[in-house]
Order: sequence, then C-alpha cells, then structure tokens
Amino acid sequence: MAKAIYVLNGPNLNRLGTREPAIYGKATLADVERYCREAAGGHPVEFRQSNSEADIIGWIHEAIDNGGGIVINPAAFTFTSIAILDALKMFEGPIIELHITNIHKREPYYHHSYVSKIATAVIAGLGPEGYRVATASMLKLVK
Ligand code: DHK
Repeated sequence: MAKAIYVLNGPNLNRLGTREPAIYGKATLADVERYCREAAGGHPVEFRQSNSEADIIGWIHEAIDNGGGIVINPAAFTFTSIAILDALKMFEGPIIELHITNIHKREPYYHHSYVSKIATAVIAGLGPEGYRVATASMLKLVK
C-alpha cells in the first residue's frame, strides 16, 4: 500500500469560500479537498484541517510514522509556530509549503515563514488551484 500524502490545513481555512473571497477565492475547503484527490489519482490522501496547533502537530507525527509526503498550508501558524517547524524537522519525506495567496506581496507580518526553513518547495499565490499543483507535484516526489 502506497504511503499517503498528508494535506494539512491550518486555522480559519475551514471558512474558505466565505472568508475574504476577494483574497482567498470562492472555493470551499471541500472543493480544495476534491482538487487534491483528483490530482492524486488513486494515490491515498489524508486531508485534514484544524484551528488547533496541537492537532496539526499530532498529524505531522502521524505522517512521520505513516506518510510519504506532506503538503501543508499552516495559514497563520506559518509566521508564529516553531513547534510546527520542529515537528516537520522529524519528517524524512518531501514537504511542500502551500499558500493560497502570495504572502510576500501582503502585509509584512506575512513575510517571514518558519516552515520555509524546512520545506522542499513553496507554492504561493496560485489561489485554491495551488492545492491541485501541490498535490500533483508531491505525487511525482513520492513515486
Ligand atoms: C492563509 C492564511 O490564513 C493567512 O494567515 C496567510 C494563507 C496566508 C494563504 O494564503 O493560504 O497569510
């Protein structure tokens, strides 16, 4: 059985679709989950979202034991969480950091990412379609 691609989503992404649609688009979290599963073809995908840092760290630990790759949109935790960075440091597979928006074009508090220190690659600014691109890229990395 192929090791799953973990697609992890941080705080407020459960509100996608209604959350600042001019910035984040109209696709819902269920839509982006579908984009990931379509891009993965039959490859297993574990798709998760939480507003809790502890949950996300728990899922990274789960991926350390069972996963082949991690696609992570840490949302606001990107700029605050050394704990998530420390957890990702223990993961031996590829890590793709994903942002719906181009964080470097936004307010200065969105410019410094802790996750970029460990990520294999960073995708930012492609909108919800970025989930499809990230998953398709991860599929190539884990195969
Ligand atoms: C999502 C968020 O929730 C923000 O905190 C980030 C990121 C950007 C995104 O573009 O997906 O700044």
